[in-house]
Amino acid sequence: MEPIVFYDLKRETAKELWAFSPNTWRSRAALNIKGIPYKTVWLDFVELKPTLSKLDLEPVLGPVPYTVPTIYDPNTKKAIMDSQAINRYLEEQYPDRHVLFPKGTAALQAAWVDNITPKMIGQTLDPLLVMHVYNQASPADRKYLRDTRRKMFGAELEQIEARGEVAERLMKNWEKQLADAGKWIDLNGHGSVFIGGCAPVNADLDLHAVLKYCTLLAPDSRAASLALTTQNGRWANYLKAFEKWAQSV
Ligand SMILES: N[C@@H](CCC(=O)N[C@@H](CS)C(=O)NCC(=O)O)C(=O)O
Repeated sequence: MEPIVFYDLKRETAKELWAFSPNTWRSRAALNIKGIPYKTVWLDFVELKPTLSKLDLEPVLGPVPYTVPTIYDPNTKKAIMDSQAINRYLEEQYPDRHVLFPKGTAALQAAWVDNITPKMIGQTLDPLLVMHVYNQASPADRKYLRDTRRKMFGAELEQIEARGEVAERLMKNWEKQLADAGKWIDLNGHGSVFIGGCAPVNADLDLHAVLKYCTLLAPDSRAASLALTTQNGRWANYLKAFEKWAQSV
C-alpha cells in the first residue's frame, strides 16, 4: 500500500521533529499501533489553511477552519480531518490490524474522548502550558496564535495562562484527573495497564496523547513532573508501555 500522508504541527525550536499536539498524537498513535505506513508533512500553524484547504475537506466553522490531525489516504483518495473521524476511518479501512474499537465499546469510548480528556486538556493543561506552545512557535505562528486566541477567548495569551492561585487549583485538578483515570483503569482488574485492559484501545490513545503533550512540550513543567511521579510512577510506566507505538516519522 502507498503510505498515508499525515499532517502534523512542527515546533520552531525542535532540534528533532516530533509531535507535541495532543490531537495529532491521538491519530499518530493509531497509525503506529496498526502498523500502517505513513509519512508526516510537518506544518506551522500558519501553513494549515493554505495546505489543508487544497484537500477535499469540509472546513470547520469559526476562527480555525482547518486543523490537524488531517490525513490523505492515496489508496482510497480520501482526505479526513479530525482525530476521531480519522481513527474510525482507519479502523474501518484496516480492520485486520490492532483493534481500537472492540465490539460494543464504541459508545463508551466516545464518551471518554468527548468528556474526560477535553477537561484534562482544555480546562487544565492548556492554561498551564499555553506559553510553552507560544515560546516554541515560529515568529509568524506567534502572531497567529495571539490573533486567533484573542478571537476565541477575548484575551491575551498572558491572561489565559494560569498563574498563582489559579495554577495551584489547576495542578490539584490535574492530580485528581490522573487519580480518577487510574481508579477507572484499576476496575479492569488488578495489574491492568490500559483502559482496554491488557491492550490499548482508542480511549488509551487519547489518554496517551494528553501525557505526551505535557511531558514532551514542557518536560520541566510542574504538570509534567506531577504526571511522571504521581501514583508511584504509574503514568511514566504507561508511557513506557506505549513507547513502541510512539515514534514520530
Ligand atoms: N477535534 C479536533 C481538534 C483538532 C485541533 O484543534 N487541532 C489543533 C492542534 S492541537 C489545531 O489544528 N489547531 C489549529 C489552530 O489552532 O489554528 C481533533 O480531534 O482532531
